Parts: sequence; structure tokens; C-alpha cells
Amino acid sequence: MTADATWHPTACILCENNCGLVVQLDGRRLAKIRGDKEHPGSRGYTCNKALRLDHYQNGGERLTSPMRRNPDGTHSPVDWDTAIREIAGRLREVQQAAGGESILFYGGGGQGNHLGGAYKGSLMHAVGARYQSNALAQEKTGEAWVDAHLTGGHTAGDWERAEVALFLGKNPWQSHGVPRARTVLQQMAKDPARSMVVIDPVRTETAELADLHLQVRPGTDAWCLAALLGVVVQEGLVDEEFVARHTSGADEVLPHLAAVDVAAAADRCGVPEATIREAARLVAGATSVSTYEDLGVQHGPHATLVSYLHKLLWLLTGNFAKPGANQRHSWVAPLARTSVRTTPVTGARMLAGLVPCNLIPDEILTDHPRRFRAMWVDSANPAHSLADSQRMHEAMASLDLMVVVDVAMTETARLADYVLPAASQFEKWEATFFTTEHPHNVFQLRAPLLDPLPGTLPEAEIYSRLVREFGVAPRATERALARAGRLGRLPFTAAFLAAAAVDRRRTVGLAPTLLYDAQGPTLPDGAASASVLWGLALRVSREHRAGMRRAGHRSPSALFDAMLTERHGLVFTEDVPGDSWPYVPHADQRIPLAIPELLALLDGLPDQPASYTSEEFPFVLAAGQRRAESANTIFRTDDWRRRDREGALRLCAADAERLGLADGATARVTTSRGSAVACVELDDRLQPGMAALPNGLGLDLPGGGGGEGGGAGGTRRTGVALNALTDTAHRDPISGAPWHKHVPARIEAVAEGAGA
Ligand SMILES: Nc1nc2c(c(=O)[nH]1)N[C@H]1C(S)=C(S)[C@@H](COP(=O)(O)OP(=O)(O)OC[C@H]3O[C@@H](n4cnc5c(=O)[nH]c(N)nc54)[C@H](O)[C@@H]3O)O[C@H]1N2
Ligand SMILES: Nc1nc2c(c(=O)[nH]1)N[C@H]1C(S)=C(S)[C@@H](COP(=O)(O)OP(=O)(O)OC[C@H]3O[C@@H](n4cnc5c(=O)[nH]c(N)nc54)[C@H](O)[C@@H]3O)O[C@H]1N2
Ligand code: SF4
Ligand SMILES: [Mo]
Repeated sequence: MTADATWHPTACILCENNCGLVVQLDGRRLAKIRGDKEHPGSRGYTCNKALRLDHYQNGGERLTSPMRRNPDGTHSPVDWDTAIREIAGRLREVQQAAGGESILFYGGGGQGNHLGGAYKGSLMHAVGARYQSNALAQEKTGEAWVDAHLTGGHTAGDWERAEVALFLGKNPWQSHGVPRARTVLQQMAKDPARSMVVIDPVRTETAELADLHLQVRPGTDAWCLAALLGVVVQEGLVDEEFVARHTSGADEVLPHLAAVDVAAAADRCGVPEATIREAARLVAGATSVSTYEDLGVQHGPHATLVSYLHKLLWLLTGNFAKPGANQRHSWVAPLARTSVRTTPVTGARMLAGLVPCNLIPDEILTDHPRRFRAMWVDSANPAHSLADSQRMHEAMASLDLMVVVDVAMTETARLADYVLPAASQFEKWEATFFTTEHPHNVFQLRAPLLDPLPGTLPEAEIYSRLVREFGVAPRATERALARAGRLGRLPFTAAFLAAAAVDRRRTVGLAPTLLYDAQGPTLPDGAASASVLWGLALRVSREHRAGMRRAGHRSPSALFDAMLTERHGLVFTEDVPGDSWPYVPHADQRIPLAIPELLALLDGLPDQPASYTSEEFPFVLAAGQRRAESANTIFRTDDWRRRDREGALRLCAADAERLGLADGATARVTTSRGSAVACVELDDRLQPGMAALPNGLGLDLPGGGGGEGGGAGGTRRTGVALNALTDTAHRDPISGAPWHKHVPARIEAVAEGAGA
């Protein structure tokens, strides 16, 4: 094949920023990749990883046929019709035996593929499922719950205008999250009028650029935040006017903060009291502050309490809904809901409506009548990414049915009864709903660069076929919608509303596949899977009308057209700080500051342990550091990494010397749940007593004889599979989030020739 000189617009699928890219193709190869200067969010920016994306498309072994599990655990190909028919039959069996609510739906979109996940909703409705979960339920649900209590939902920083930026357990230099992170961080560092505060036990690349680095002891952020708030209240730095005008319940909260012993709390977190006072004064004195909390605290002890204290810090200093501060924002489709129910077996709270990941095995491995009997997994790898893989494997093996939709035979797929091969993210219409930017919120519908690999299908088609096989959509409605769809968008919408008036539950429940089947064929360039965007454009015009109009879209129809045609991405809403207020769902748009359950935890802090290490496990292992060469488990090959191929175990020179470990030596890491070997890298950014392993390694890839810890037959493993080391019992009492950043561990030298 000859190379094609055209630069095709698309996006990076490796982190939530989804930087715009342009790609030159050579046959099916992504031959040249560049940042897309026309993308309104990333404006040409990328990090090192985007340029390796051909390794996603062509580097790993792809699935090219549905696979069915044999009694001996191996898989054999079956044709699509057979797979769809049998899966629908098996789902119906589970539904008849134990109810549709015994089917747990997991995943539905990683860092780049959310469009297909939207269609999963129709299958959930068809089978009568009530429970779902995804990776957010092992990181962000505690924060989402606190947000729901306070400002009503997710907030985002205004990074380009913030006078002070505060990063709490967040290293945007490596992990991004802040759009164009490295450029924005460097601009902030250079500007004498702006400052950066970083709270992190490690002297990260971000911390090195910061004006103040609060180098806490691992896991002690609750004391650090309590001390910061203590200073704000005790030194009279509260923004009284903001608090009086925009909040309620300050009377209830302030006494708890007035009572904090700042010196004692500073001592517990290991940060000099003077530095804490300086940081508190900097935040309180700034004209604007934007903040970002991430895994450093969300994967640690007291995670939900820390989220609350973090948010009180910017609320009490009036840093909401003004330029440069935190804002509520628009969404194309909201990623977190505010509902809370409890899980069927353990009765755990489901913050944001999701089953806490750490509890999934307990909800399966029991004879409780309401246990989960089946699991549906789409674009996720929970057998690898959730705590305690061994127990997760056991739970998955005990299910009556497991189906996985993925592009590759993953660790999770190997345990499934059926595996359905999806077209890759460059072979279909795709998009993400990480639309969290302020003031210009960006959305991009990506056109396929390539035809689907033979044997694969886009998720929208997979779900449509399954729902059809299930036979739940009323035929007459389908026919009426298809007729109306051919007449245009407005007749289609009228027909849809008419159907909903007759049978609201079913029409709304099946809306994604009804849209796909009836309206999809009428969309230009074969973009049938984009049909769900029509519903979302209507949603944007209802929920975010002012911002949508400011961005130049006069109607939902105009917005939908822009989504379909502007292949480099578009600003779908342009927000102004005042837009934050109408989102606040409480009486008089006042933010209720008190969360009594968390205030009680704050009061109890002085009596809580600040360390969970022991003589047996003296190190705190951060199991999942984001590095230049890590990217969840989206690349199913090792070859994309230029450096740090093995995913080194980092620790400081003093600790290494004490353990007799030189740079490059092999060490064994042991925890309450398992043990693994890794190559040592000395790194004095880490404080003594800490060690770090990178996220995303330890996949069982085809070829080779199986590494330590045993990949399945005929596989090889590079680096540590982190969740062979983690324990589901170490979790946040409120959200159930795992302590992946705080795994008590023992590290020992491995004698040459032994072990590895
Ligand atoms: N390169 C790369 N980028 C990624 C990803 C990736 O795999 N690789 N994954 C993406 C995903 S899914 C996510 S969720 C984000 C996560 O992005 P981040 O949360 O920024 O990433 P981490 O490196 O896991 O953790 C952030 C920081 O927490 C610090 N930390 C550890 N323990 C503590 C503690 O006790 N207190 C405090 N305050 N900090 C602590 C670590 O030193 C680290 O610097 O990254 C995204 N971006
Ligand atoms: N110990 C430890 N564990 C962690 C973390 C940690 O720091 N430490 N980090 C956690 C975090 S923050 C996260 S977000 C999770 C991430 O873990 P998961 O949510 O499990 O997701 P990914 O690793 O992103 O895997 C994405 C899957 O999607 C598949 N895929 C790629 N393209 C497509 C497609 O087009 N269609 C379909 N159907 N599938 C596709 C990939 O092959 C892969 O199997 O891991 C968590 N696990
Ligand atoms: S910051 Fe890097 S990994 Fe994230 S989307 Fe952009 S290029 Fe991809
Ligand atoms: Mo994540």
C-alpha cells in the first residue's frame, strides 16, 4: 500500500485530556502522528505518549472473532450470529433464575471510548439490570459524593487564569488532567504573579516547579488539610462575605476548624507548621485559586474526608464561580450521577450510583440470594485493574455467565464465557464524555481512520443486535421511528416523544438503540453510532443553553450538526463564572457547608493512626505511579515503552543501601496478599520509607512461557501486576475506594540467580 499524505483528524485515547491529533496513514499503520493545532482544547499540544499510538492499533494481538469458552477453559471462535443468540439465551436464563438485577454491568468506556458505552444502557434495560460499576468507583466516587453535597456536582479549575494552583496528590506533569499540562505548569512557574502549591510525599516534577511543596508523610493528608483549614479559621482568613452570601451551615462547621490543634496536626503530617501557615495565607490571600485532587489522596486513607476538607478550603476562601477559581461546568453527558443506593449483599453505599469496586468480590462470593450471578464487562480490565486480582479471579470464575467486549484477549477476557471483539477506537466513530473544561468546554466526535478489522464490530452494533435478539423493543414503535427518521430530525423527535408518551419506561430505557436503529442510517458518512449525540445535543440545550448559545450554537439541531461535521473538535459551550450558580441545586443557591458524618471523622482524627506500616511490612508502597511511560492497560504490548521497560521499583538511596540494593538490582516486594519481583531504581524524590511501582504493567501478553506469578499458559509478563499485591479490605469507609497509594509492604534483595 502507498502512504497517504492526508492528515486525518482524531484524538489521543490515553488520558482524559484526549488531545486532538492529526495522523498520516500508511495502509493500516498510523505512520505519522502530530498534535492538531486546529483542536480547540489542546491546540497542537501532546505529550510523548500520543506519538506511540500505532502500538495500540497494530502492536498487540487483536481479537477477530467472537470467542466461546470451552469446558477446559480455552476459547474457540464462533460466528457472530451464534454468539449473539447464545449470549441472549444465557442472559435470559440468568434473568429467569435470579432476576435481571443479578447481572452486574462493569465498564463502558476507558480513557478514549465512551460512545459505544452509551448503547450498553439499552441492553441493561432489556435484561432489567439495576447495578453497574466502573473505574470511577475505585477513585472518584467519594469526591463525587462530597461535590453532590456541596456545589451539587463536579467542579473544574480555570487553569490558565488561576493566580494560585493547588495540586493535592496529583502530578499533572506526568498524568495530565489539566489540559496542555506541561505548558500550563511552566507558564505558571515562570510568572512571578502566580504560584503553585503541591501536596505530595514525593518531590514530583510538578512539585519541583511549585512555590510551596508540602511534602507530607504518605497517607497523612487529612491532618495536613485540617491544619490548613485550622489556620484559615484561627487567623481570621475566611472570606466572610462569600460565606455569608453564598453558603449555609458555616456556624456548624467553623467550630470544628477552630478546634484543630494546628501544631499537632502539622506534626502528624510531617510538614513544618510555618510552611502550612504560609500555604494557608497564600491560598486565602489570592484573588483566585484553582485546585485538583487526584489519586494521591483518593487512593489513600481518609480519602472522602480529605475530599471534603479540600473543598472546604476553597469554599471558605471564596474560590468558586469567579475567574481563575473552581467552577461547576457543562457536560455533553454527565459522568457522575448523584444517586446513592446500597449494594444487594453487603449493603454498601453506592456513591454516584456505582457498586464500589472493592466490594464486587464480596457481592459475588456468597450464597446470599441476591448475589451477582453474571457480569458484563465492556472496555475495562477489572481482573487486572481492581484490588486483589486473585480474589477477583475467584469471583469471576464462580459466576454463571461472564461476557467481555474488548479489542484484545485481556486478563479479564480469558476468564469470560464469551468475548466479543470490538472494532478499535481508530476503526469506528468514537468520542469521550470527559467534557470538564472551563471556560471553553470542548467535544470531539472522531471519524474512523480505518475500516473495522474483519470480524470486529462497533459497540453500537453489538448492543443493537443483542437488544434485537432479546426481542424487547416493540416492533410497531421501531417501524414508526424508522419511518420518522427518514423524514428528518424533528419528525423523528416527535415520533420518539409520542412513543414515550405511550410507554415511557421502555422508550427511554431503550433510547440509545432505538436512536441507532431508526435515525442512525440517516446520518452522513455512515456515522450511525453518533446517533446518541442527538439525544445529548437536546440535553445540552436544555441544561446548558446560555453556554451553548455563547459558543455559537443556536439550537440543538445546530449543535448536533456541528458535532457531526467539525472533525477537529468544537467548543460546545462557552461558560462564564456566573454560570456556576444555577447548577447549585440547593435552596437560594446556597452551598450547605456541613456534612455531619465527615465532621465527626475530622473530630476523631487526633485518635486515628497516621501510619499503617509494621515490623513485617515497614514500607508504604505507592502501587500505581503515573510515569512518562505508563498508560493504564490500553497498549497491549511492551514495545511502545522507550525507557523504564520493566517498570522499576523506585525507592530512595538511603533505604536501598540499608536493604543492600544497588540501582538495577532485583528486589522482592511482599504484601499481605502477594509478592512480586521488580528491578530497583534509586530515586531521591521519594522520602525514606516509601516505594513506588508504575501503573499499567504486568499484563499477560501472548508469547513466552509465563513469568513469575504465572501468566496464563503461553504468556509472558513484564513488570509487576500491581493488584496481585493489593487487598480489598484496605478501603475508604465511605466510598470503598482502595488504598492503592498506601500498601504496607516489605522489600528484600533477591540473591543473583534466585527468584526472578
Ligand atoms: N502517564 C500516565 N498518565 C495517566 C495515567 C497513566 O497510567 N499514565 N492514568 C490516568 C488515570 S486513569 C488517572 S486516574 C490519572 C491519575 O493521575 P495522578 O493522580 O496525578 O497520578 P499518580 O501518579 O497515581 O498519583 C499522583 C501523586 O500522588 C502522590 N501520592 C502518593 N501518596 C500520596 C499521599 O499519601 N498523599 C498525597 N498528597 N499524595 C500522594 C504520588 O507521589 C503522585 O505524585 O492519571 C491519568 N494519566
Ligand atoms: N493497583 C492499582 N490499580 C489501579 C490503579 C492504580 O493506580 N493502582 N489505577 C486505577 C485507575 S485510576 C483506573 S482508571 C483503572 C483503569 O482500569 P480499567 O478501567 O480496567 O481500564 P483500562 O486499563 O483503561 O483498560 C481499558 C480496556 O479497554 C480495552 N479497549 C481499548 N479500546 C477499546 C474499544 O474500542 N472497545 C472496547 N470494548 N474495549 C477497548 C483495552 O483493551 C483494555 O482492556 O485502573 C485502576 N487500577
Ligand atoms: S496528555 Fe498525552 S496521554 Fe493525555 S491525551 Fe494528551 S497526548 Fe494523550
Ligand atoms: Mo483513573
